[in-house]
Amino acid sequence: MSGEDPPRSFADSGRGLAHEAKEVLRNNDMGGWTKAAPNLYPHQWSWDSALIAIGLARLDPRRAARELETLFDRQWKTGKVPHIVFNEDAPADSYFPGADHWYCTADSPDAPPASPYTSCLVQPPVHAIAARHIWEVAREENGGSTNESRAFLGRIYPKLLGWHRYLLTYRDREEMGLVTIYHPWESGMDNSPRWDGALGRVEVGDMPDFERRDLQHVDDPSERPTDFEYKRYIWLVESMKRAVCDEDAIYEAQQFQVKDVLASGILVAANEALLEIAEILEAPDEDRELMRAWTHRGREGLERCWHEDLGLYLDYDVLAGELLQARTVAGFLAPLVAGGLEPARLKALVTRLQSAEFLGHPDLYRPLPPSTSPDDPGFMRRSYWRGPFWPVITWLLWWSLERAGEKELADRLRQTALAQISEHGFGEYFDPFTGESLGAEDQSWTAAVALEWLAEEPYPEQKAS
Ligand code: 2M8
Repeated sequence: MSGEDPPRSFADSGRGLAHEAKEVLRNNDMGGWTKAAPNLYPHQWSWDSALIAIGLARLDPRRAARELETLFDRQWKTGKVPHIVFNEDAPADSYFPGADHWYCTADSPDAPPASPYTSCLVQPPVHAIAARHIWEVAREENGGSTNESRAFLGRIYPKLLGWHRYLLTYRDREEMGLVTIYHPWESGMDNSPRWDGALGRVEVGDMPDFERRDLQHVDDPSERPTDFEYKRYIWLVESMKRAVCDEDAIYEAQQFQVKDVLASGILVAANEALLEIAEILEAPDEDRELMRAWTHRGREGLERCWHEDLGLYLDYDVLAGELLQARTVAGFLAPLVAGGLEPARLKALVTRLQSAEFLGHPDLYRPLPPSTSPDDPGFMRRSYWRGPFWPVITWLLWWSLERAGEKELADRLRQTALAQISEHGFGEYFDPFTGESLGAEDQSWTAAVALEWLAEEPYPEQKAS
């Protein structure tokens, strides 16, 4: 969104935020799946879809279930859920790297045999949490019969189990309980300073020239990753293509191999959600034992990422054998989303989150979590995951704090995030010092989390109308 655009005030539009959020989702709806954003992201993204399904559940649990099932239709034989399913109708020049660039997936015996094609990367595993949420909402609100939602759980359960098994085998060969990512895009927080150390060590080899397309959709290139970062992103894709997306070959050659603390924390929560689904379905005991063991292994792994001096959980560079130091929101979100924390650790994290380095920073427009602490050397206020705040991350933090019993802080975040969206719209991310909307407009997951928040409890705007 242009810095010159006046903020759209949905609170004043008289139609209400929930109505506007529904409209964003309706406009981005492609039938069985939802575009992440109208122009910048014309395909189906994995963790966007899971979070979109969480919001859609409030509108139509059946459609929400379909969102997940469409994604899982493109699951690989290994259990991998691809980070993008390409929209065959999107103009070829709308997004790079698109389906034509990922031709190796068509050659891989592990990939789904026919189009629509997919990437061979992954994204954080929020899906089981979304599936359980759809079930819960359908049951509470009676928007779908219990039999129908149980049938959905029955269909999705083996696929979710295969997905988690993939992450805990192929992506945790070291059995540390932590998920290895092979590309910063797999974290979902693409150019976060979390990856600076590991990405800086990547040596770019010979590869064909490429043309970035993302810059066409934003007015200010500083809102997107730099060319230095992009070149490495495309090189890392290139090396996976040369490995024909084969898991063993990637593991042997990939120059970027990092234990992603947030994906690992989300996987713990997702394993707990899957265990609940297994219980509803009365799945075999051995499945449930496996999920309990995975949850335990995940929490143990996360504990190794705790950095006492920074008071945060950090990612681990497998190839360099070191923790990657950066003060980002992932350092709180990973342990909070995983849950099961000792009370003293929970208190320390909540205090740190509210400190002047994060929510209490004096320059913040609103006390919402910046993706990177303004005091971190990697902080850039307008650049993508290096500083702006993201409603979807605030939503995950809110969800985690609620579960941890930190209801007051959670509700403050919810109210503040809704006030922000109400003032500036459903942007992809926001400048933490001015509140300005940046990146894509009408981002689906921003609308989805707003809907889910609004369904929780009335918001002042709703009370007034
Ligand atoms: C962003 O990532 C894509 C690459 O996957 C991009 O920059 O082109 C990230 O914010 C990611 O987390 C998100 O899933 C995706 C679509 O919203 O956009």
